[in-house]
This record gives sequence, structure tokens and C-alpha cells, in this order.
Amino acid sequence: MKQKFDERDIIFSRLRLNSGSQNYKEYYQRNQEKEAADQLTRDEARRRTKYPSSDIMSFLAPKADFEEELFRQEILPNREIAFKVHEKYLNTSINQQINKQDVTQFTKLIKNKAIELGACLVGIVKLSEEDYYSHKGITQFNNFYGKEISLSYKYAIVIAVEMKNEYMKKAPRYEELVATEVAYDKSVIISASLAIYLKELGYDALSNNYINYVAPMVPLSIKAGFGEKGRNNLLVTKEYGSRVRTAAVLTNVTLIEDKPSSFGLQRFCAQCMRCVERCPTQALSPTGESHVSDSTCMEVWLRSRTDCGICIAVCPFSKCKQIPRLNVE
Ligand code: B12
Ligand code: SF4
Ligand code: SF4
Repeated sequence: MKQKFDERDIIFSRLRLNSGSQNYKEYYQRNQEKEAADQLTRDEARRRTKYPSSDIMSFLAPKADFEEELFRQEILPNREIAFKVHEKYLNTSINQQINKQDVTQFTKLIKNKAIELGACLVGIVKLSEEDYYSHKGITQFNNFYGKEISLSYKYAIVIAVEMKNEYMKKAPRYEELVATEVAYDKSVIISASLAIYLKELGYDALSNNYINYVAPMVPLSIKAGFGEKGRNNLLVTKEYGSRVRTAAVLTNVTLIEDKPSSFGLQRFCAQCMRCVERCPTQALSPTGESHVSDSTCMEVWLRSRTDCGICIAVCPFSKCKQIPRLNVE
């Protein structure tokens, strides 16, 4: 079995550790090489936020009037719905009477339902133990830090949501963050709604999205047949490039799995290299396994107060047409 990835290692979890806490001491005793860079990022994030006592990522907030307007008109309405549906999902109990399904028909039905709900891609993965994180980290919405993840769902219904092209091509400006946030909330609405549907039919279901991840999404979406991992270290799909956000529903109902598929991306990337060249901080590796340096990427986030997205926008498969110009402070 491949080694599992630990959610405590992702940068968002590391930055949320409070210095002086037992978890902080334990983590940096094991990972001394990360402490100095993480502390710099933490200090910079606090320095750049209007809300120093709230979540460490709150530097990603509107600044100009037009940004406030976009926040109110585009992000807030979806966020409210996402949290309502998520709450309903948590409160829905599993029907004690299992509603038996024909596998082929039900796979079709569930995929159609995902598309109706707004997914642009949907695929099925047969889960293995290594698909899960080994332990929980700290996220904005829960803190089960250090809890071992020992789940054994049979299948994942993986969904992708398109990020608005008109906004993504403005990366790394504020519009890009709006495209990210809206697609994140839509991914919660879709995955939580599917989980509610499955629970009502008598099947356990867990919604894996930004509110609570138990499994990393890039490997899952590649297994679901959405596309390949590009030089930009992201899922690149033939249809939307990397301009998608992904989520999943993990369940025990039997489904027909999809297979990973290739469209020749690796050869294309070797000639293209646009994402590597256009990344403002050289966070992407030009050779070997594709890889991103998390703290180097975050330097751009701190400067632009968005989550950048240039490596999505410049990818020819993302079809953003207009190649964005660098605009970071
Ligand atoms: C942490 C995180 C980040 C961090 C670190 C990135 C990273 N790849 O780890 C930072 C801040 C840098 C980041 C940046 C961005 N992110 Co991000 N991020 C995540 C998050 C929350 C967790 C990723 C994770 O678990 N990484 C850890 C491992 C699994 O990933 P990995 O480094 O690629 O590791 C692979 C190999 O290197 C190797 N490996 C590496 N280490 C280890 C260790 C062990 C033990 C083993 C066995 C293997 C192994 O195996 C891994 C599997 O292939 C995911 C959501 C999620 N839960 O999946 C979103 C996610 C990956 N991000 C996403 C996006 C879009 C972005 C940004 C474009 C920002 C934006 N505008 O949205 C940038 C792009 C950066 C880039 N080019 O990669 C999307 C990707 C969608 C897509 N099209 O693929 C995701 C899936 C969010 C979502 N729900 O849609 N992100
Ligand atoms: S999001 Fe921006 S900073 Fe991060 S890897 Fe992509 S281009 Fe580089
Ligand atoms: S920009 Fe070019 S090199 Fe980067 S992922 Fe897209 S096709 Fe590959």
C-alpha cells in the first residue's frame, strides 16, 4: 500500500497552529525545517489582514468598494445556501430501510443528478485505503487535529465545478478569488445534496469538500477519469483545463467505476511550460515530478490578497484566451 498523506502537513493546517501549544511543539519537533518559513508566512498573514483575531486566511478579503460589492452579490448568496445544505446533510439520518438499486441504472441516475445540480464533470472511483488522509489537520471549520482517519467507504462520486472564465482570466486580481469562492460553495451544495439523497435511500454518505476533507482531491479526480496532473501540479481536464474545483461524496452504495484517461497532456506540457514560466515566484518545479512549493505559492497570495490562480489562467486548456498580466503588489 502507498503511504497516505497527512492533512496536518498541508500549509493551511500548519499556519493555524498556535505557537506555544502542545500541537505546535510536537509538529515542529518532527518538522523543524518548516518552522521558520511558516512563522514568516503567519506573521505576514496577520500583518496583512483587517481582522487580526480571526482565521489566519482572513487576509483574503475585499479591500476596494467594487470588491465589497462583488463579495455581497456573488459570494455571500452562494455561501448562505452552501452552509444551509451542509447543515441539512449533517442532520439527515440514514434511512433504516435500504432502497435496493440496479447498479447500472443507479450509476446513471446519480451522475445525472450531479449534472442537474450544477457539476460540469462527474466520475466514480473505487476507493482504497491510500485515498484518505492519514490524520486530520486544522481547518477553518473544524479542529479534529491529529485524529486518525480510518474510513472504509467503497466508492467516491467525484464532481467538478467550472470556475467562471470571465473572472479567472483576471487572475491574480480579486475577480479570481470570487470565481474560486463561488465554485467552492457550489461544490459544497452539490456534494452535500448528493449525500442527503443517498442517506435518504438508506446509504451512508460523507461529503468531502472544503468544509471537511478526509481525502485529497487531485489524485481522486484523476482516478475518476477527469484528466491528468499537469506541470502546474493540478488536475488538467480536456474540457476546462484546470479551471475547475472538485469535491466528492464517499458512499457504500455499489456503483460502476470510471477509469483514469490520458489525452497526451504530459507531451504537451513538456513543450508548453507556460504555468512554470508565468508563476510569479517560481513555485512550480520545471523538471521531474510536478510539484508546488506551498510557502512560495503563498507569498503571491499574501501580495495579491487572492489565491492567485495564474497557473490555471495561463494554461491553454483552461481557455481563458486573454493571457493575464502580473499584477501583484
Ligand atoms: C493544501 C492545498 C494547497 C496548498 C498546497 C498545494 C498542494 N498541492 O499540496 C497551496 C496553498 C500551495 C495551494 C495552492 C493552490 N491550490 Co490548492 N489545495 C490544497 C488542498 C486543500 C490540499 C491538497 C493536498 O492535500 N496536498 C497534499 C498532496 C496530496 O498533494 P501533492 O503535493 O500534489 O502530492 C502529490 C505528490 O506530490 C505526491 N506526494 C507529495 N507528498 C507526498 C507525501 C506522501 C506520503 C506520498 C505518498 C505522496 C506525496 O503524491 C501526491 C498525490 O499525487 C486541496 C484540496 C484537497 N483537499 O485536495 C486544494 C486544491 C488542490 N487546490 C486547488 C487549487 C485550484 C489551487 C490554486 C490554483 C489556488 C486557487 N486559485 O484555487 C493553487 C495552485 C497551486 C498549484 N499549482 O499546485 C484545487 C485543485 C483543482 C484542480 N483543478 O486540480 C484543490 C483540489 C481544491 C479544490 N477543492 O478544488 N493549494
Ligand atoms: S497559484 Fe500563482 S503562485 Fe501559486 S503556483 Fe500557481 S501561479 Fe504560482
Ligand atoms: S500551462 Fe502548459 S505546461 Fe502548464 S499544465 Fe497547462 S499545458 Fe501543461
